[in-house]
Amino acid sequence: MHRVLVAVFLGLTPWLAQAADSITVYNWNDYIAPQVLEDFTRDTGIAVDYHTFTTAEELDKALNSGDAIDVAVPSHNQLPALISAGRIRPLDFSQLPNSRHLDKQLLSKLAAVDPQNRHAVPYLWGAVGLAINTPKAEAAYGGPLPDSWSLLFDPQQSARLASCGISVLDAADEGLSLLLNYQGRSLARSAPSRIQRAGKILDALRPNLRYVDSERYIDDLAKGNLCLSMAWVGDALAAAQAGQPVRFVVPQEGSVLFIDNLVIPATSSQPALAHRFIDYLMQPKVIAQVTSETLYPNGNADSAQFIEAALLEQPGLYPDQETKRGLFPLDVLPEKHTEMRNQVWQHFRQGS
Ligand code: N2P
Repeated sequence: MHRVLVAVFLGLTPWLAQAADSITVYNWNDYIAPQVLEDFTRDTGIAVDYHTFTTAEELDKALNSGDAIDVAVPSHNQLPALISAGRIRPLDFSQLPNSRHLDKQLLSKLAAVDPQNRHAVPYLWGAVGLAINTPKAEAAYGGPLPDSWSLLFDPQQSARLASCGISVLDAADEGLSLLLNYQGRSLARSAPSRIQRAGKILDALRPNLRYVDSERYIDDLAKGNLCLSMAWVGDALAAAQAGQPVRFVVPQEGSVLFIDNLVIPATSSQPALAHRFIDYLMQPKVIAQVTSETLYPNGNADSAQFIEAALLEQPGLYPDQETKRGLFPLDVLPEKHTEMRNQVWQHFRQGS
């Protein structure tokens, strides 16, 4: 009896292995509705080996490692380097019928970093801003707060807030772009020596910060353990939804936008299944569910009807016209400046 069972089991294994289609997906932390992954597997029979990363460097490392990855989610400013290094493949739009729902304005912005939109389709996007726990921050600051990045970048102001907890995203391009913009300059047009000087300013702020991290702050904001964070919009709105008096503010100096994209890495061993996953996410109803849960705007022009009105009108989620005027897409850093950026940021992140 035992022997027969073993034989049946061995006989079945190769068949099972073939039937169990599976793809490997790399996405940012807190950037999906988990139900969507379950529904995808139920509807298609394709299992998802789902991994998350918290920084752009982590994703770059995974994409450079040679590991088979079927779908990844780089930000728009990472695309030129990924395309020129041959790390991502052109998409086959005949396998992506739902791409007809994509927002044309967003696609034309993306064409600046992915000519003719050949390699990437927008997933979620959003603004970087300040998440402020107003009662805590005002108490520590000693009065009303200016609507300015000075709360973070002016060491005297951030010193006043240090006691109630400040955090900064572990995102070099965002952090340096915002600081240089605050100084009336631009990261993309800064020589390495300028980037190095910006690093010194960041280092001087470092003692006022609890940490530089893009994941820990989500929980800490939602528990009231921080009063000021450089934040990605959805992470800040999540704290408000959790019941904290946290506002998401795009300060008067303006801020940066990111557009995160679905791409198929060159290492994918299942490009047909990867296309099915991407197409699944472009269904208006599915991506609406992702926006409703993550609180990030999406790149789909037909999804609004599936998002609750209260959420669509929530200040901050989809920026209003006036806020939009002060938002510019993160610049692409020239390749020859990336080493200085990495060096400066690593020093700042570690705080030593
Ligand atoms: C959400 C991650 C936002 C991604 N936690 C920013 N590119």
